[in-house]
Amino acid sequence: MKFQEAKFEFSCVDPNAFPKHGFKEIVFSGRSNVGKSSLINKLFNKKTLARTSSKPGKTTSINFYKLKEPVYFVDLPGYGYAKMSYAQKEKISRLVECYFQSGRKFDLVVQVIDARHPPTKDDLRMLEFISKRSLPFIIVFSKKDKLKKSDYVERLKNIEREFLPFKSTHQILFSSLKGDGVLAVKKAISNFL
Ligand SMILES: Nc1nc2c(ncn2[C@@H]2O[C@H](COP(=O)(O)OP(=O)(O)OP(=O)(O)O)[C@@H](O)[C@H]2O)c(=O)[nH]1
Ligand SMILES: [Mg+2]
Repeated sequence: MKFQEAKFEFSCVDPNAFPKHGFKEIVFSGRSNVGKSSLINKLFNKKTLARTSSKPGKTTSINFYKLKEPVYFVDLPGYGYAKMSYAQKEKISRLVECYFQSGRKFDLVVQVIDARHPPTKDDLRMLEFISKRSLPFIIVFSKKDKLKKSDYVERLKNIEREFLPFKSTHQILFSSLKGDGVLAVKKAISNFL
């Protein structure tokens, strides 16, 4: 796949109204502010395809991007944003839950996790959910550029240990700022299409 073009097609906020289509679906999941929307933008070398923000909780709907190929990239709202109101958190988690239970086929889940920190409880819950349902997935460790050089080797060792149960899947260190790992992510996604 060439990652030449993607267009925003629709946004879903209604858990009962996910679009039906015969195309493949690649889903981007992860904590709020971890860099999911930035990753999608980087893959297509566009700055504003998916809207990003330094404030967590930017994406509150499920956004579908149509590629030139018969494929959708789906940008999920992030989880774990402590400052969001209880009602809004509930609304988003119900939306995402309904999405995963809507009976569609997921060709790949791209689980994005901050390279700098150990996985949060929510990250592990998400990974367990994905594994239990036998959904194909890869892990992308974002914000590699923010990892201090002095912490780098130690962090890599810890990542190896923390994500040992998911060793069989692709694990890619990535930076949307510097571009590290972009080719590897593209290659990994292409493998599932
Ligand atoms: N330095 C650096 N900043 C990044 C990177 N990826 C994302 N960011 C920044 O992190 C912030 C959040 O990025 P988003 O892409 O909006 O995060 P998100 O996961 O889509 O967040 P929600 O929509 O809230 O779920 C923005 O200020 C981005 O510029 C990265 O690899 N390196
Ligand atoms: Mg986002």
